Amino acid sequence: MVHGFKRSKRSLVISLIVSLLMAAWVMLISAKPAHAATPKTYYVNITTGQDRSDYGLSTSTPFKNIQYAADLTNPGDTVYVMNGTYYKTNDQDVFHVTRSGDTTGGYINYLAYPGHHPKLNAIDAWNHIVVSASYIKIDGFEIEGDNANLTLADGEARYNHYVQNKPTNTIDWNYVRKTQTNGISIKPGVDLTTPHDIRISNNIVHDVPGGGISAEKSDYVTVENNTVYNNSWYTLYATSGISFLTPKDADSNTTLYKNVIRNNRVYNNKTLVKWEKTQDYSDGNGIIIDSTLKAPAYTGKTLVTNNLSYLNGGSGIHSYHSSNVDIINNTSYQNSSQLNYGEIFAQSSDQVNILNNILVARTGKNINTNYSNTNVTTNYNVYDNGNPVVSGPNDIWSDPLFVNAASGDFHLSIGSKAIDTGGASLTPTNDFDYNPRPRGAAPDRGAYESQNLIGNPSFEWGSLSGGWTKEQNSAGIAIQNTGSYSGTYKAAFNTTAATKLSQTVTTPSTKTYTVTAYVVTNIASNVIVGADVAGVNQAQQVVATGGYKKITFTVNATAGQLIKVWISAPLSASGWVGIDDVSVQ
Ligand SMILES: [Ca+2]
Ligand SMILES: [Ca+2]
Repeated sequence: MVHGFKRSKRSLVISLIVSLLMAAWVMLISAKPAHAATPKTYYVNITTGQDRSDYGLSTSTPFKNIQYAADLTNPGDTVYVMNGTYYKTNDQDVFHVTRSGDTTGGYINYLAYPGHHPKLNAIDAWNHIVVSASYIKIDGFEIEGDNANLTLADGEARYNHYVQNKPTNTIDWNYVRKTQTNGISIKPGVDLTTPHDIRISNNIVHDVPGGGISAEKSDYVTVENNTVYNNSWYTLYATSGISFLTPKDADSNTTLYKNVIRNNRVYNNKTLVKWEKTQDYSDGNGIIIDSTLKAPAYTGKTLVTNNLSYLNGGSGIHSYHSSNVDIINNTSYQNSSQLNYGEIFAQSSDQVNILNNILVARTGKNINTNYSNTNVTTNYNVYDNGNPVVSGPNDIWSDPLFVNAASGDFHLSIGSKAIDTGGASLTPTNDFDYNPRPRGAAPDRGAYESQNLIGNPSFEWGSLSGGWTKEQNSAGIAIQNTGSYSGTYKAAFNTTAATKLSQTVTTPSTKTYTVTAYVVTNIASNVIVGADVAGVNQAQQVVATGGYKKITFTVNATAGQLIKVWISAPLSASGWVGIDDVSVQ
């Protein structure tokens, strides 16, 4: 399942000359005393700009092309790109970053100008953006490929041409290129230096016929908070939505996470054309960590966390022939639309942790696999619609109760057994929405953390643990597993005495909190849901009879105050009360 990346053809002679010239240049500048120039801010506007030396330093005199700015940058500089659609400037890309930032001057930043949404649309080029440099940030771009104007026949024709002409080295690259365009590609340039310290964030990469976001032979790459969809359909290189291929160590650090893929939404990436290398269908994954073990093996750690990966053609997320990969708190839903890889798994890998994820299989397809692995730890995951080949002692089989998977909303509904049942090991401190994790009694599984402060809010732990206190009539309060409002379990009162159940939470911030509970009772009066703030009752409501009633009200509290939510019932000889789905947030 490794996949190839097309490199531009280049003359070895030219490469050598360039390398020698660069070496001479490096020696020349190294002889000068180091000084940090004041960082510059450049502006680019494809509509109003001009590429001339007296332009670029204001929004009213912007450069026209991003490449023109890129070739002027020094460490610490920022290139602001304004509204407009930016097309290829040559057959390679829209722009190619070859100048690096450094630890002294800082990153070189390529940013959408505040409030602007620049779009890149490279028709018939190899890439949209190539980064062959270090200390680079790419943030806020929309990359829209040409899929809407391409067909499967276009992709297959180029595949056939490639396969037929490869043996005789007669491939027409100008013809083949059209269905291979990638989104953002990080890879070494002509000097083969390892690109490192690169942040790709807040971009939307969609409908490119090749790979979405890829990092190859690079290190310290963070891909964060991007939306990556509808990519890889027509390429013959078996690409994916987000891929990290054969990373190279820029240093010997083996303790920190060096490559990080987090908080991305990745969907409907798939390969519809065969891979030229195997002449069969391959990849089209949401996220793949690929071949870190290929010699020379990469020794750094990789983190894949808080991602949503769904409806992709290959896997949701997988580690292939890789080591030191932590896959934590991701949500993977109905992938493998084209192949039968599964949702989240390791293959031919070593030292992989698969923890706190939610895996929902496509009907009839694998949910996970366990082929040729060593030292893979699987635990605290949720499985639905499939039977895992490998599982851990704290894994559960349950519908995760997504709010609306069909519309891409993978928040957890109250009652989900993914809430408050995650493990604490390696758990990130926020969730997909950048809300704090954990909330309630424990971390949740999957990419979202319910922000409900109540622990075990739906009693789905099958117990009254998680913070509940039986205040009155302890013997009359029990867990029942029939007739709950949602999920399986509810708390139930047998009111042979006055009965009261409560939970007290500490507020994380000053605000108005909404209290919600679902209560059912046959007692006509004085079944009450209330909330005390700092020991003083602030609100309460009486529950009516006749089916589950949603009780909701608000209370005001300052940061660090205690809110006690309680449900009480009077003595009633034949009375009963059911309580479920209690929420404070
Ligand atoms: Ca929680
Ligand atoms: Ca329940």
